[in-house]
Amino acid sequence: MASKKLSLTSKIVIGMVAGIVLGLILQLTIAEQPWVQTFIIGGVFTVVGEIFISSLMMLVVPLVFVSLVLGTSALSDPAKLGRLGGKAIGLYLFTTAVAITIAIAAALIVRPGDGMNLTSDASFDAAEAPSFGQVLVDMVPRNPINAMAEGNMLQIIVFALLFGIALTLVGKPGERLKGFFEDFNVVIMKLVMLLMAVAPYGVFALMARLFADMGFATIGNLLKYFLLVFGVLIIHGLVTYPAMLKVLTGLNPLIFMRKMRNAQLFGFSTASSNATIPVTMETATGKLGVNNAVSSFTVPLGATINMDGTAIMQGVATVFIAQVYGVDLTLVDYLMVIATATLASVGTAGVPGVGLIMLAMVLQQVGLPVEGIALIIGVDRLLDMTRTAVNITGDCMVTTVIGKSEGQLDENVYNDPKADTKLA
Ligand code: DAS
Repeated sequence: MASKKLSLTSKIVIGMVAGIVLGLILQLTIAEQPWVQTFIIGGVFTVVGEIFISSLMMLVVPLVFVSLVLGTSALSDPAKLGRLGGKAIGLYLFTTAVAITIAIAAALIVRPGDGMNLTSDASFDAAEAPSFGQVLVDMVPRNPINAMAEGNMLQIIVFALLFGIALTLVGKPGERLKGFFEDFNVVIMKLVMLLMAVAPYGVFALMARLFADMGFATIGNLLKYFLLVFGVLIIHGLVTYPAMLKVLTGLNPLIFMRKMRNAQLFGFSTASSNATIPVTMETATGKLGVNNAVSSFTVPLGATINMDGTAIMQGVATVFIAQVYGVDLTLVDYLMVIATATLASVGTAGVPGVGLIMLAMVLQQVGLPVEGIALIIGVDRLLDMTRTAVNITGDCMVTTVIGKSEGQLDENVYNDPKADTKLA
């Protein structure tokens, strides 16, 4: 009997579980041995894991630029682009504000910081939150090649949008160039699928290294904080998003959540929305049936400006640190936290650990001791992985809502379970 081919999702889950089990066994037995640190954890696991993440990051810039030029040129009129952009930015900021409000309310009810009384003496100068005007100025690339070399997503998006619009306005040259971009996109998407085939091994190495190195003792005295952030992330990912999708589109949210699994596993394993862009894009277009004209814009934009999971961590962490240091925040302070976290997320890329950097801005904005970050840094990696999975789920949910509202979503593909096996 022909053996049932394991789906890519199953292979990734197997790789993840195997990595976690091996990592835990090493952590509890020989992880401290110098040769294990050098050749296994610092050697094989690190090399394979880093190669996996680099191979994904390698595709991001060419994929985003080419698909966004194509997507923009496919939009019949630039005015549509304005409407698309307005919907995307509006929905992204709205879901982020909802996320952090839920997080702050939950932290004020659960009060995870009570009982840990600390005083603050060190001073810690954190980066200033960028002003909105500065964020707008920073979006326009003085040198688009440099923007690509640095992976500055907002600048790449702006250049690709303008290039795509110009492409539609030049007749024959534009048509020839569009043909080139269409072929380029096909090759890049094939490369995405080839790289996804090796994901189980990359995920295995990342999980094994993480769990072999992680001291679980640090979670002990932060358990309430850790479980609260994790719980709110799960609620936002499994309740808020499906509910919004159902209310705003009428589509079956269970199909959405099932088709999001690969992208969520990539987001969790890499802790990087940017590295997951190729998979998020393939999910939105190949599995959920959103036309590239929409997903090529909303997915990279979302990976950069939409970080609901990050905002949830920042909301809980701010209340936690205020409670630990005995600082009573006012309603205005919390509104400042919401505004700062939402604005800070616009200007920062989706890469591992960026949430903690932004947290420093948020804490400084409300006069909280920024060294409070040292309390939570030990448990942040696992939370970073989870909130990245939530971040990219939000990116895809908004992409689906906009695709549906623009008449750019093929419901036959969305409802077709087989579209789910496209990457098997
Ligand atoms: N790792 C970030 C991301 O890629 C999220 C975070 O740091 O909070 O979305």
